[in-house]
Amino acid sequence: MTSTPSAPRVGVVMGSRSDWETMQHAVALLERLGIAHETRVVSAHRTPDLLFQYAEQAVERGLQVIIAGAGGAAHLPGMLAAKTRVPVFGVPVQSKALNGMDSLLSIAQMPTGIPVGTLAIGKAGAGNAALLAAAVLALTDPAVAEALDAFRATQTQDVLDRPDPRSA
Ligand code: RP5
Repeated sequence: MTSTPSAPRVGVVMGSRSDWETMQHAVALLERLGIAHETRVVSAHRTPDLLFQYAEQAVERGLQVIIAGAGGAAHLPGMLAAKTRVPVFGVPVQSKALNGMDSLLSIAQMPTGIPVGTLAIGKAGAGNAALLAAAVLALTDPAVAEALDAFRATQTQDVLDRPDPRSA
């Protein structure tokens, strides 16, 4: 596990070390926005007891959002959501066999009562999960709100500053 010095408010978990290539994009944005977080490999299938422990301790540990990435039979986000009321955002990792459609459907098709906020497959989903987590925290944290507003303003200005797609 890696973590920022202050207590983590967002947990970024993934089913395998192989998911890091995707999930690093969530972590990069959390870091850019100055949001305390932790990263951990927690596998629904290979470490089910750890999954339950992580979810059961999430509230008391002060986690406010969990971002969970998984691929293939992607049960991690749904099972975390089943064991905690902390909001879970699921990131479908692009699988080799089915290009992430299996991951997407595994995460999105939750039964009524246990929601998982499901993002796009891959890098875009990971980044947007971090931005959604920031939006949740921004409701009660002015510093995060300011950082998120600044990120969005910079993004907009970057598009406006370079209207010609052929220029550098
Ligand atoms: C899932 O199986 C993981 O989330 C990963 O996306 C996929 C493959 O895992 P590895 O076999 O690469 O460890 O549980």
